Parts: sequence; structure tokens; C-alpha cells
Amino acid sequence: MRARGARRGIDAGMSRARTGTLPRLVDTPQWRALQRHARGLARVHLRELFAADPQRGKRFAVEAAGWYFDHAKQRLDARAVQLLLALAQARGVPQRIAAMFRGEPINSTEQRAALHVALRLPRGRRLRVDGRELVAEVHSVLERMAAFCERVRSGQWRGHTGERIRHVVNIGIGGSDLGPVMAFEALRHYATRELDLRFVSNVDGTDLVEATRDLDPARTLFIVCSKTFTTQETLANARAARHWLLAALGDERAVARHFVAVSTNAGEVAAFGIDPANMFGFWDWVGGRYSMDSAVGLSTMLAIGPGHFADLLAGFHAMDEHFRKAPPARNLPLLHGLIGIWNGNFLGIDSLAVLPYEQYLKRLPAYLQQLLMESNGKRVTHAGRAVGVHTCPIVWGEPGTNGQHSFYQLIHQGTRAVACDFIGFCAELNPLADQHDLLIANMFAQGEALAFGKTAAELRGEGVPAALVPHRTFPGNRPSSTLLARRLEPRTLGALVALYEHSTFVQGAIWDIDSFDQWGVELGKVLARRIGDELAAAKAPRLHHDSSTTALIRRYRRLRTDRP
Ligand code: G6Q
Repeated sequence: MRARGARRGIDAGMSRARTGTLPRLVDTPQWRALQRHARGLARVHLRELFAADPQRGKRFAVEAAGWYFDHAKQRLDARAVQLLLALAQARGVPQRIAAMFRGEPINSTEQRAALHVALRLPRGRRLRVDGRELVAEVHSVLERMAAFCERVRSGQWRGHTGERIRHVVNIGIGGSDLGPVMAFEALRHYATRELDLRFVSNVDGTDLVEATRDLDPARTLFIVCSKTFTTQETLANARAARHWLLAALGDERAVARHFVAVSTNAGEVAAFGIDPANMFGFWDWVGGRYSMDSAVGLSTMLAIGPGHFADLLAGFHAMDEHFRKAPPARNLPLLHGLIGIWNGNFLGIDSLAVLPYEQYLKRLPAYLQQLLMESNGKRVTHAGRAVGVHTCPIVWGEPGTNGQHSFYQLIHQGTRAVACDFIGFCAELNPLADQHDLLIANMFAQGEALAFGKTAAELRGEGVPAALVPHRTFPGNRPSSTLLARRLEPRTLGALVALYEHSTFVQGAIWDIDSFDQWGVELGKVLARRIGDELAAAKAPRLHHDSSTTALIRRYRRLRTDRP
């Protein structure tokens, strides 16, 4: 369905985006003031900032929805925060937040609302958009999902031969994969061990073959998860999965018991052979990378059950409410987003490492990579003009302590600055002697080492030989934030994801870009279709590519293995 205003023509929508046409970011007095301030602060080390204010650790920290956000080790002062908040005001961030929550078509190039916040509104709340009551629709899908999950989890839902389902394979890619995988891994502690969940995304046959190699088709359920149900990779994998199933069960009717779909496209789902009664829908106002809390979370709900899934949604909603209502100076996602702007645009730091000190969050960096980079990896404003400054940083990361024994070297002593988000919990889920203290001691120690470093004088004082002093000096002054919650629970995970969603939105609003489209993935898709035909052609095709691509296609055709 289309949200309010979505029926207007594209030009009308684009001019709507321009209505509040903003001055060029770099020309605004707020931007210039920040530049001046950053130049002054460039000479000040974090050591000095801490020395000047014994309360800094407390002053630069806010709390929301179970999360404590310590940003005292960022290279900024109270004046910088004040100027950043003034910038947000001047760029109309509060109005944009309100427009998002109202369901306005803030995704201007696709003429859509971006209403993921509606997915977690509690039952009983109302949100009317284009004459439709969205909360009722959302909860009706949640109820169908819950009923289905209960049947599968209790063993009431049987496979074609009467076997209980033991394996669930989610087939999807991008937003229809990264959220579900991340959430499943993150909440594995709360998951039933009766179901074995797997995720297939890559069109590389190895992904599906390895995921199903040891599975019993009679006990396997596939979730084909695709908003459009036209995505090449997902459909190729879904067809191969159906083939695998039918080769074992030998009866077309088995598809109805072993395949369900998550999609907005009932027609294509039916064309694929999945009974629309086994389809769980969502809406075009839910972007792929903002969809893990919609029906796209069916695998999550199967794993953790409807009760925990409701807690996950409650966590999202708690952060939404905070984002919508908290005063700017205490608003966690707003401050988090603005600090990203400060680092990227005023300190020239173009890389963000996400470092969870929690094994269950091992897929969070990959998830955030898509959320941030697909949303804000853009170069023009809503009105199509150059943004004029750098936008999204390069986002990457790994679980904490593993990273310490690998790439942290560069973060501590390399020539490039990397901003870090440390993420950890006070209470562990799997107590093992004192290992959790050890884990979190490492997280705190890394933030401290990055901020304060180790000076040559300190090293000499310790008797380090002069020749080694330069090698063992840590410059420090490397910025990081720490996000700390009591325990990893469905609720804290929901709040954490909502925090990054809103922080991403804040940054997009400052840059005046459309954070909800993704035209950048289109060109490659179109070219891949053409090259696919050329690779498949029986006779050597006439090629009209550049000389490099032509040579690669010819070599591939010569050397590839024969098809089975
Ligand atoms: C996310 C993107 C993209 C999308 C995939 C899968 O925001 O739109 O990653 O999720 O391309 O699309 P389908 O769900 O339509 O298969």
C-alpha cells in the first residue's frame, strides 16, 4: 500500500522534498561555526579534555531504553555538542522526525513513507495513513505469524509425510537476510533448540548445498523471504530448494507443507507455487534493511517464540518513543548521529568500526554495514544536488576480543583515524568462571588505551630502550563511544537496532539525502542479467563490452566446468 501523498507524481513528490529547500550545507552559519570550532579543538588532546573536566565521564553520557551511551571519549566538548544540536535544528531534523512518524513520503525518490516505526506500535495505538489503520494491519500479520509459529514449534504443523519440522531454512538476501541472521544469532540464547535454523542468501550454489547437505527434506521448512519476490538470487535458491524437496518427496503437494513466503507480492508468490494462505505480508513502506521487525522476522519468531518477539518489538518501540520525545541534549540516537557527523565531516574520520564485546552479536557489524551504508552511501540531496561533503563512513567490525588480535593494531597506531563503537553488557548469558569480567575488562581497556595512549615520556620512565620508544608509543586521542546495557535480551536488541536506525536517519537528514532508497544496487543488477545471457549462450556470443570485461567473459567460458 502507498502512504499519504504517495499517489502524487514523482515531480510533485520531488518538489515536495524541495519545498523546504535547504541552503547548501557548507554555506550555513552552523556548518561554518562547527568548522571553526573543530579547527580549534584539533589541537586539544582527549587527555586535556578529561583533565579539564573531572565530571566529563558523567557529563557526556545519556541513557535510553536500557542503553547507556558514553561518548566522553569522543573528541568534542560541550560547545561542539551545542553547535551540532544547532545544526540539527537548522536542518529541520525535528520536523523530519515528525514527518517520518506521521507517515509522510520521506523516501522522495520512491514516493514512499518509511514507516518502520509503525511495525512496533503497541496494539491499541492508532496510526491512520491514506485512510488505513496501520496498527491494526500490523497486528493482524503479527497474530498470523504467532499462530503459525506456535503450530510449527509445538509440532502441530507437520511436513508432507507427517514428520515434525526440525529444520528451518530462510532464503532471502540483503534486507531479507541480514536482519533475520543477525537477530537469530543475537537471540540464540532465547531460541528453542528443537528447531535448527539456517540462512541461505548467496546465489553461489554452495550456500544452499552446504545448508541443506545434512537435512532431512521431510522435516525441513523453507521460508522464502523476499519483499518483491522478483530478486534473482532468492528465486534461484528457492527454485533449487523446491527441486531438492521434490526430488526426495516426489509430490508437488509437498510444497504447501514445506514452503512459506514472506513478501508484499502475492501474485508472484502464487506463481511460484506457494499457497497465498502461507504467505505473511508486509507493506511497501517497510524498506528491506528496516524490516527485521516485520514478517521478515518470521524466522526470528520461529526461533524465539512470539512472546520474546513481542519483547523485541517493545524494545524497538521504547527507543522510538525516546527518539520522538526526549529533549535534543539527552536524545541518544540524535547525539549518536550527530557525533558521526562530527567525526566524518569535521575531524575527517571516514571509518566507523562496530565492535561488540558479545559473541551473540557477531553478525551485528554486517547488519549495520547495510543499514548505514545502503541508507547513507549517497552523493546527492533530495533535490538532486551534490551534497558537497562526505556522507556515510565505511562501516565494518568484528566481535571485540577477536579484533584485538587482528586489526586493532591499525586503530591504535596506524596513520588513519577510525571511530569506534564499543558495545557490551554487564551481565553475561553464559557464565564461565570469570570470563565475562575478562571480556568487559578488555572492552573498557581498549577505549581507555585509544583515548589516552601511551607517551614517549611514560615509556622512557618505564626504562623502555630508546630505539623501541617510537614503536611502543601510542598517540591516543582516538575517539570511541561505549554502549552498555545490563543484559542482551530481545528488548535490548530491539532498542539497539532502533538506535542505529534513527542515528542513520539523523545523519541523512543533516546531509539532506534520501536514506530510504538504494539506486546504487541497480546498475550492477542490470549488467549481470545481460552478462548472464552471454555466459549461458550455447555459441560464443558477440560481445560489446570493454576489453577487460570481454576478456574475462571469454576466459570464463573457456575454463568453466561442464554443467551437471
Ligand atoms: C534493502 C534493500 C535490499 C533488499 C534485497 C532483497 O533495503 O532494498 O537489500 O532487501 O535486495 O530484496 P527482496 O526482499 O525484494 O528480495
